[in-house]
Amino acid sequence: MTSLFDPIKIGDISLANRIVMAPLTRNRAVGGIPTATMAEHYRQRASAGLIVTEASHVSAMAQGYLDTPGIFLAEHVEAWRRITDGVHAAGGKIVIQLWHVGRISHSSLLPNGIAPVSATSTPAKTMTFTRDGFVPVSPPRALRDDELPGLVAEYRHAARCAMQAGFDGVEVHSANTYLLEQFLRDSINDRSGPYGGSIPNRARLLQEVMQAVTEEVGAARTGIRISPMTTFGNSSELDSNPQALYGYVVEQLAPMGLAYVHVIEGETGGPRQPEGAPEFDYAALRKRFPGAWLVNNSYTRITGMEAVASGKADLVAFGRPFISNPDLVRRLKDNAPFNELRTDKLYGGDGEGYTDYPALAG
Ligand code: 8OZ
Repeated sequence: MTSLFDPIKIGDISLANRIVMAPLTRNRAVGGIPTATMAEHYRQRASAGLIVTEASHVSAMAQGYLDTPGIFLAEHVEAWRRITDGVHAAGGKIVIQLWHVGRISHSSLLPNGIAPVSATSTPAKTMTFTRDGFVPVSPPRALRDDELPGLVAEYRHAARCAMQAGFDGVEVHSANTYLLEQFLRDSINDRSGPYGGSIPNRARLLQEVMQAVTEEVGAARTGIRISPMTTFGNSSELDSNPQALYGYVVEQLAPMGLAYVHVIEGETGGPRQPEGAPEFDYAALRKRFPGAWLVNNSYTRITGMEAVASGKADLVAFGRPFISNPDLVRRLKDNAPFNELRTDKLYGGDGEGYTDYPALAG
């Protein structure tokens, strides 16, 4: 029987175990440049089979929250290089999550204070975090079709930067109602033309992004994250037929030879079967994909071990447990207690609640 603690090769990336550190936004990259404190944070967690970095914006227009890291300038590459070197020296593997927020942004975070861009000009019903604290997101401008090749080129450039920075690969963020999902879902995408309407049309931008990124990185070093049922409380933002939409997405990805699909089951950071939400058949999705299957959302030691032992998943990503336990792999193995999570130190700040969680002695 396969164990959570067994090694695995996903695409071209060999991992010491099947425990993945989920991408976790922490807003400590002041001015977008990864810091030495971030390097220490990731190095401390290098016993994870794989680290997926916090979401990192692929261009200036891709940013939606204060002090998230970028991956498109020479300064970003240089700073991330110190992080990948540290993780590799400690025996770990690390991929970077490539992110465009689309309409989940605020003009004060964007060049010359311009409007965020999206598939639509309808604002999201949500808040973002800026220099002035939490504020409603700004109304977006709908991208013209002739701007989309430029957008794809931003992902391509960021993917190239990621490889220059020494990452083992990249994960394309196509989850949590950010830009790529703003195109995918018929509840958000109100376009006509080649990028609106039918499922193949709504999935076209994602396909083009995946094509460009895999050309730069290699498909065997590229993963993708999806969240078919996530709404962040705005249930009207669910696609009208998630099973058909994400089934199509995964089927289109299958022949590319990707390293993995990373699926958030249920409501991101919330219940796996939200009350009143339609059920989603994740097993049916997995059947369409030949590569490694990575699951996430509130897994525990027991349910994580079961997921791998039963063959339901190849790998399990843990988010919050990795924040408070740098040695999470050892604690899972030894069934040791977890440190308590300091929820007041999640977003922004320094090493407090970030690099000061103790590892077990000995
Ligand atoms: C928490 C706060 C801000 C952004 C996501 C990148 O949900 C995020 C995120 C999480 O994918």
